[in-house]
Amino acid sequence: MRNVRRVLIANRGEIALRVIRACHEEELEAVAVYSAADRTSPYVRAADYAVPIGPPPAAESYLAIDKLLAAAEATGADAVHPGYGFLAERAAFAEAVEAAGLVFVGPPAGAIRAMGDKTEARRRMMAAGVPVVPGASAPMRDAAAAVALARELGFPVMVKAAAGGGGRGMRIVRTEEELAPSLATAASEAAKAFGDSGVYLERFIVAPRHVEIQVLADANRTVHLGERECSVQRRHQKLVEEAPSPAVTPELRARMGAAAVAAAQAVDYRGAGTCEFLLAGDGAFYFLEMNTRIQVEHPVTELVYGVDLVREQLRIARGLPMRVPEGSPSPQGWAMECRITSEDPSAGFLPSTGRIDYLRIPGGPGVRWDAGVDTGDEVTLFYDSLLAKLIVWAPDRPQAIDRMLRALDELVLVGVPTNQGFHRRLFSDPAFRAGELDIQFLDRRPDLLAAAGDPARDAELAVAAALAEDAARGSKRPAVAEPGGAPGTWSRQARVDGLR
Ligand code: MV4
Repeated sequence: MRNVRRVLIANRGEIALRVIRACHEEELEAVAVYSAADRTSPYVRAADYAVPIGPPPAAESYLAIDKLLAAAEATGADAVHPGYGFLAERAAFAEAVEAAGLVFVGPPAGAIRAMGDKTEARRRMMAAGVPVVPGASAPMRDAAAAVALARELGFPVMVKAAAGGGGRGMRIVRTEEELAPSLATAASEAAKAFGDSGVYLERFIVAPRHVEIQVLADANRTVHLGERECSVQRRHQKLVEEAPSPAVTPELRARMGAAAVAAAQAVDYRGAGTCEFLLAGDGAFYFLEMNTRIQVEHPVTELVYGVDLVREQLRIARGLPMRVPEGSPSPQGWAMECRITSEDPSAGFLPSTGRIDYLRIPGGPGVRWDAGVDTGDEVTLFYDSLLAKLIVWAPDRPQAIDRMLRALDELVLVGVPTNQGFHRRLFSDPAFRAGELDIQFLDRRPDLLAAAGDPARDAELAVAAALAEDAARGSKRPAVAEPGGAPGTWSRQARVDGLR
């Protein structure tokens, strides 16, 4: 057992607020750290202590290990939660935290390191009986060896950086002629990006789904909490996730779950982690990599399994047993998440900036809003573009989709272009509603990415609607239809307000 009373959150935005809420439910105090760009953020106000750590660039704030440890020391924090991104998967950070006598709320540094080296991870997974994509399990030594292996695997093949991951440092090679030049380019790019020129080959799996398994491990048990379907992505950025997957039967879940548990056990994993798999059209699945952190999309798993993953992370870090029932829990109902980002689909998903002038947050049955921003906040280009996650739960997938559309209708965010319109089109799309997904889905559907309509005009309409709603409430005077006209929803609602 390790004594923890006060947790420093080495992160910002929605995940910092998510962790602070979990700390408070665990009766722990929370210490926020913030850059000059985040001084007025909701997560800073929610924390019990808040420490400025520098100017907006992450390299001088959220990535500055010395500043984070100094903030922990100054506030008497005894644990550090890394969130996701920033330092969450840096083994050296986990070690520095522990060396300072603090509890790292995450896996042991050894597990982070083993999974961070992709060819080492492949070797360990094969030894543990976890299926991996056919390919090399050590960096390629020369072009001749690569050509021989590629012939054996069959084209197309994929060249990947040993130190890459998350889609970074990968390329598809379709012919033997392209192979040697691709290897050379990939190796020099990998050297630049990761300080490690190692590259290896895998068979390219065509049009698979991206299905990942949540695992949770304490000192006594390693369990899985089923899958998330994450195939709706663009350029390795996930846009929608759901649990369960429309493609996964209870039998497949049991087999993928067992593989993920074996993967975690092979590296002595502790805490929450995720094994990413490719699920091919023929039902075969292949381990890709393990994310040794809490993930953006963790809420969909929480909603169908009834487990608070961040609270369990905190419990496990303290040496307490996880509160997950023995046996194999099964998912209840359906959960879906939309990532609401400050990206403008009408401008090629270019990150947008501005002040959030008006925000109406969706609510009601089965709706969860995990956000890092509030009315009045400035959205800058210093950090990633995730503003909020809109998450719904319903008894089945069709009802979850309809509930998401209802919640998207309630959401009003004025002042910063977002991808809200894209989500509306997606959730109305017959192929999406049929669950016919793979990782190339959006490549085939430029019609969903393109904006129909004029965002500036939409913003004006939203402001007008907000003002009209406010005026109708304030005056208690019913807004009525034109004489002889049919009353619309707005005027009916206003009448109800007026009669109260
Ligand atoms: C692959 C693949 C096809 N075949 N490996 C992308 C992220 C990284 N974790 C591995 N990735 C892929 N590896 C083989 N052998 C296709 C992808 C891939 C992908 C995987 C998951 C989600 C989205 C993706 C988008 C493009 C490519």
